[in-house]
Amino acid sequence: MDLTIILGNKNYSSWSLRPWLALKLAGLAFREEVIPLGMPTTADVIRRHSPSGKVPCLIHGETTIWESLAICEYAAELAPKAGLWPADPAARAMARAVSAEMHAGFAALRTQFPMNIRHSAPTAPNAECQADINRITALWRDCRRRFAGHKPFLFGEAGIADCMFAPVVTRFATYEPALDQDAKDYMATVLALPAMKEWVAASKAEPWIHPKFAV
Ligand SMILES: N[C@@H](CCC(=O)N[C@@H](CS)C(=O)NCC(=O)O)C(=O)O
Repeated sequence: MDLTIILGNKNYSSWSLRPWLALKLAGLAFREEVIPLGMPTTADVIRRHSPSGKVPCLIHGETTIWESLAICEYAAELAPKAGLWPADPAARAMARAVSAEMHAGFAALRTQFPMNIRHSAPTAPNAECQADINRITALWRDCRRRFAGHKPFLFGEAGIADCMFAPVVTRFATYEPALDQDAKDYMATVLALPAMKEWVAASKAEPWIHPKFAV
């Protein structure tokens, strides 16, 4: 299969992490090209690949797929046995709902706590960001209580819903808001995935610093 994913740099590009992790969980072989964000040439280089002018995008032969959630869906269709969505319809509907909520929302969290994996900056969340944190941790707890059984991911096995929240996990690691034990346990589960370790190590090895950040 001839798959290439175009990514922003791994330290900053939260949208890129999600489908990259889905491709990894699917067990698909793929090439990757990393475009550093915030450079004078970034917009032009992204446009060469991605019709939306944003990363990530996945190129499969003649087909280009942009939007992180659409790429995750495509990975699930290419690898149906990987179980990227839960098999049970009610669980699958919930997994799709929380993934769509993440894709469309939590602007306050994304604004105050931008992804910056190699940075450590404990920060008290403002009220809007705290409201997002409360909603996210309630979602995590609810998914796990209803659908995970004794397994550690949101719906038992690792899947697209976990991919969608993986950059929230790294943000919590960077900014260290107060979290309950359930949320801390879930963070540890996600960060222990071999693919997450690979992404985090690569982000720390990157040389580029986005002009909006000090680190
Ligand atoms: N809704 C899009 C959002 C993609 C997005 O905003 N990507 C950012 C990087 S994380 C981007 O390409 N920004 C363009 C730039 O920084 O020049 C998705 O889910 O893929």
